[in-house]
Amino acid sequence: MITTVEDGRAIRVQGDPDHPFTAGFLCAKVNRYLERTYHPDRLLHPLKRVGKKGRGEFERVSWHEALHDIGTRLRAIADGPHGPQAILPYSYCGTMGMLQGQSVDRRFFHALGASKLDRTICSTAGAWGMRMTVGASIGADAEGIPSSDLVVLWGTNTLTSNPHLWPFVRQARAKGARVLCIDPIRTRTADQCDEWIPIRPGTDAALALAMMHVIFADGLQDDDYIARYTLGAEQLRLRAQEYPPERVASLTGLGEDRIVALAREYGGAKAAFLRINYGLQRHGGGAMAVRTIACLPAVTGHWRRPGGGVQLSTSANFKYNTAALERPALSPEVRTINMIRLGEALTRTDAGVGGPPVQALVVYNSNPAAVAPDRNRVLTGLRREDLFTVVLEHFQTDTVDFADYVLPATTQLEHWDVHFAYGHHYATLNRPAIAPLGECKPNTQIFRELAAHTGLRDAAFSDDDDALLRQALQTTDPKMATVTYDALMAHGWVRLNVPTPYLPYAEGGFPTPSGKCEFYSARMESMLLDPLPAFTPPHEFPEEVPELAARFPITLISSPRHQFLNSTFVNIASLRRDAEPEVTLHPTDAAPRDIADGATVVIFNDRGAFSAVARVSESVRPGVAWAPSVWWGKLTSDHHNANETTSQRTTDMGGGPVFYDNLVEIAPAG
Ligand SMILES: Nc1nc2c(c(=O)[nH]1)N[C@H]1C(S)=C(S)[C@@H](COP(=O)(O)OP(=O)(O)OC[C@H]3O[C@@H](n4cnc5c(=O)[nH]c(N)nc54)[C@H](O)[C@@H]3O)O[C@H]1N2
Ligand SMILES: Nc1nc2c(c(=O)[nH]1)N[C@H]1C(S)=C(S)[C@@H](COP(=O)(O)OP(=O)(O)OC[C@H]3O[C@@H](n4cnc5c(=O)[nH]c(N)nc54)[C@H](O)[C@@H]3O)O[C@H]1N2
Ligand SMILES: [Mo]
Repeated sequence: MITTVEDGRAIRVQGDPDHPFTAGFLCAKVNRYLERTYHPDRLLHPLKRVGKKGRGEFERVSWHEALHDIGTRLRAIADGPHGPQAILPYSYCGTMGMLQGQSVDRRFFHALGASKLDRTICSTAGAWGMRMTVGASIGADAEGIPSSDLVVLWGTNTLTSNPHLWPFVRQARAKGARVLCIDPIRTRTADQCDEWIPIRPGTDAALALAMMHVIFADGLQDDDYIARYTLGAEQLRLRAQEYPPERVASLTGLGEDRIVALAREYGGAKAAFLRINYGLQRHGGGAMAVRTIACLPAVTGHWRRPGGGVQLSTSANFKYNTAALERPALSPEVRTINMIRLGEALTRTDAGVGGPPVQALVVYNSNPAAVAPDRNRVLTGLRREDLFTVVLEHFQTDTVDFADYVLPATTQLEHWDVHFAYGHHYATLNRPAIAPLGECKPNTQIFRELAAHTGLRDAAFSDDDDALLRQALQTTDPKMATVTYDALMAHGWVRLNVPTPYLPYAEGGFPTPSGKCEFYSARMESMLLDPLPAFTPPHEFPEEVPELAARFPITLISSPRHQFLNSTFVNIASLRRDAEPEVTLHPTDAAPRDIADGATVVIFNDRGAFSAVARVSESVRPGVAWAPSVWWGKLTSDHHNANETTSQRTTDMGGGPVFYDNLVEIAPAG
């Protein structure tokens, strides 16, 4: 991103036209980054609560007063009867920068001896699925897509969540590749594809196994690749026999012919690119779904050729020195709390995981009062008068309304950082373009100062951001050889030391214990899991929970709205467009409920409820509803959002969230 500055004020942001992946365009949201940065609601100085929790009533205080009081309170809790584990940090991806997201903050909580946070809310299920199969979150290079003869967008809304991929897809298509989209919703992405495959939520592993069934039956597999580079092929073949298309048709809700045709098209392709993404792993069996799909390119040998393979993420190629940044050795042995169980951690005396109650919560880079599942429980916890809550933020979010202290943070235009990527292979420097607005400070600086006020004297707190940047780059990993301080300073971005396109597994070399693609996983067996790919039903799969499904027959998917970034940008008028939350449902679900297009409806289950304007359309499959998210509760007419209905249950591996594994009922409001 290139920022033009005039008289100290940023006046324009644009994509870097020289960047091989982003090619000069910004997404719909970041195009509005100036409107967001200079927004009249930006938090510009520290605030202290004066009203009741949740009311969002604050008075301005000095940095010294805020930091001194916070430091004193945290020190008292740390020295109190429950010890420092009663303090919980809570952060995720407000910024994904290495400095502002995982450096001095981590040192601070480690040195304090606070509880650790398992940062699971997005991608851990899929990451585990990849790790157990190909060995890491390392997959095919999207820059190879123009050489693909088949592109499958699987559980991803590319045009919304990953628009920079699309030009590569178009190039492949111009050369004759077909483009398919596997999604329960006919998203704007599915609309642009050659075919929409409207799968039932949470059944992707069954589909992938049926594809293998047909591929093996028709002899479309690559026996040479399988023999050289995979483990457990014979067991996989037997397992796939358990998934004939006629059985899988009823699980996935797809026609038997459609499944067979898909399998033959995939098996017959030379270099199919499977762009799987995080949508499909937000179900009880999410890790197994990713693992099962990740077997496909090894069965067919597509890894050998540019444009072939599967990509969930490229992130594991980026080996910044996280240990140097985070300094884990500063931490004593402490408990870890899974972030998606925040509601439980704040409302149970044993923090829901054993150990002391949570007495202090320090939130940064996250808006849990909007994004965390089981929102009612989260808000109940945040309302506790005996909970001391500090939030570092840009805006007065739902979470900030519950803070005792609010500390104003800088945006990406105002601070230093360095970033990894998860869809491409370029490292990026974030150079500040303007001075911090008002009294805002970078997270790094806030935690450095907070350390002093909390009585933490370790030398780790004297590193400035330049020193941190240099530490992040201290690595001998060969892929990082090009990512030097000087190269970043000179160009702003640099490709990892990998070829273009990068073919990670063309000749095996999987970073698994066996060095092979593990169709059979001894590690999973030792974790008492099925060592072979399998269909693992969602927690709330109607066939498995008939009584629940009788009361709540519709599966709700609350994936991102095009103009929002999770709960970021929701307060930007030009992106919110004064719209109301919406929910799309199929005419066959709307009719018996007397729901007309445009009517206000309530979406509910035993966990909670929220209202939305109904859209009746065939763009969702029957039995599925879509509520584009993640709204700030306080910016809706009923002050609720979709996470009132989502659960704190976790995925089969990785402890991930199950946002889309969520049965609800929908009724006209009133
Ligand atoms: N505009 C925008 N861009 C974003 C974000 C944003 O909020 N807004 N968020 C960013 C972040 S943090 C992330 S993690 C990514 C998320 O982006 P993606 O990885 O693309 O994931 P989602 O948008 O959660 O879901 C993608 C699609 O999966 C579908 N889906 C749901 N369940 C299933 C299933 O069981 N099977 C299949 N096949 N499909 C299913 C949904 O209907 C949805 O259309 O996007 C990033 N980019
Ligand atoms: N129902 C439902 N729930 C979801 C999702 C969904 O699709 N549906 N998506 C899930 C996913 S994939 C994810 S990744 C999570 C994301 O959840 P979060 O990580 O909480 O992400 P955001 O909602 O974008 O909120 C990030 C906050 O960080 C702030 N911020 C940004 N930069 C900085 C900074 O430099 N310093 C400080 N102090 N603050 C900063 C922003 O102002 C913003 O309020 O939500 C999850 N929750
Ligand atoms: Mo995410």
